[in-house]
Amino acid sequence: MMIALFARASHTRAGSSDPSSSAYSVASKMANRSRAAAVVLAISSLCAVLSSATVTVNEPLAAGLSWSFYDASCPSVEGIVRWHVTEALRRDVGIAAGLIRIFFHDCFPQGCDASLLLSGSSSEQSELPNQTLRPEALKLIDDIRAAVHSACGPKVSCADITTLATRDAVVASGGPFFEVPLGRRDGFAPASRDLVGTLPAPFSDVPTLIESFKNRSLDTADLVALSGAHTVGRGHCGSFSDRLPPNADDTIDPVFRQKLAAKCANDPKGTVTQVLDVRTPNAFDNKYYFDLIAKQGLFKSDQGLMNHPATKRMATRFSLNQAAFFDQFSRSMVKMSQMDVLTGNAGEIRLNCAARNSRVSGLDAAGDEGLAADA
Ligand code: HEM
Ligand SMILES: *[C@@H]1O[C@H](CO)[C@@H](O)[C@H](O)[C@H]1NC(C)=O
Ligand SMILES: CC(=O)N[C@H]1CO[C@H](CO)[C@@H](O)[C@@H]1O
Repeated sequence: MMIALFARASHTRAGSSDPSSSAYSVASKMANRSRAAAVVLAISSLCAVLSSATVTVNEPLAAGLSWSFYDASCPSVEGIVRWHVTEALRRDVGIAAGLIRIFFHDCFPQGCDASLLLSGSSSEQSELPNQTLRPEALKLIDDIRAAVHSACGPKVSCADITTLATRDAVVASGGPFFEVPLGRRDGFAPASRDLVGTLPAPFSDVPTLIESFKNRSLDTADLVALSGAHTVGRGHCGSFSDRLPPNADDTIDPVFRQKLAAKCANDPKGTVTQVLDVRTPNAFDNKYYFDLIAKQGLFKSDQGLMNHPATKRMATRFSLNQAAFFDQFSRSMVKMSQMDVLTGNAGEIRLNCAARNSRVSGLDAAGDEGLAADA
């Protein structure tokens, strides 16, 4: 059974020379856990990969990225990330949505450089669109970073860990498996307020969304497919109040609108939330596009995709054909994951995802055995 699984895995996962070895090295590196338990978990997470649709994306890569970047320096990284993401989702399924949104908010403003993970008063996290990022998901990324650095030394960037964790969250929620190119390095500084301001708003219309994506070299197919990430997760009332009374909106199902209005009527602390996909809120599937057909998209930016001639055909196709959605989503994620990346000697490998190294050095790096071991 085990051998059969590993044998199939090596056919499924193009690009990595011997995937079974990574499952084994997770087992051997996790000295503080029972080896048997680690093997069982490695197998169960491999099963998750095998049961999901695999999309092979074969596009030219950004300079400095590769499909096999850590094969020599940290062969266990993918197994470690997958194990931690699977475990975290077992406790809190919402972390998947948290990771996927963090990835988008990191990559879109100034590229996938983990700048979003920097904390502090002038950080991206203090900017308006980030105020609803899930702290549990931010913490998970740094927990994984600690485990990976413990196994391999500080070789893997927070940007790559975020990318891998996001991919695994998609898979673990029922979405497609796709290889992601690696080799990103971490930025020194948060994106400016102006750059964070380029993130699209939920009240944007389709022409504005198309322009804002185009500004980041993402096309209309990327917009329609990546918006499908709203198949998981939630939104706060403030993000869709523009569609509720007293405002008029005839693009939303009146019964749904009434429910939302009732729900948001008593929200003194701004903490009330609504799932983004009313049909299957925690599953990564194409039901989001069904919602749009039923006029039950939560944001104006969602619903617009089914109403505007530039996007309607593709949104409809994704509602009819989940494989087509998965295929385009995988391509668009791989594309977004390469936007303005730092590689080679640019940036750094952060020793703590929340702070650049010059701020960490001198501070207590306790809990990161990898640093001590590697030094
Ligand atoms: C097309 C333009 C987009 C707009 C206007 C938009 C806007 C939003 C807003 C307003 C929220 C809810 C925030 C809150 O009230 O808590 C949200 C949540 C979310 N967005 Fe987007 N988004 C867009 C594209 C994307 C993309 C490209 C992705 C990822 C590929 C993404 C992934 C998510 C996820 C997973 C959540 C749920 C987060 C959670 O439950 O913690 N979004 N988005
Ligand atoms: C796209 O970029 C141009 C030039 O920087 C800018 O003026 C415009 O506001 C941007 N559009 C959107 C929707 O972000
Ligand atoms: C996740 C996270 O750090 N969110 C921050 C967003 O900004 C607000 C206001 O500055 C902070 O209080 C949150 O902690």
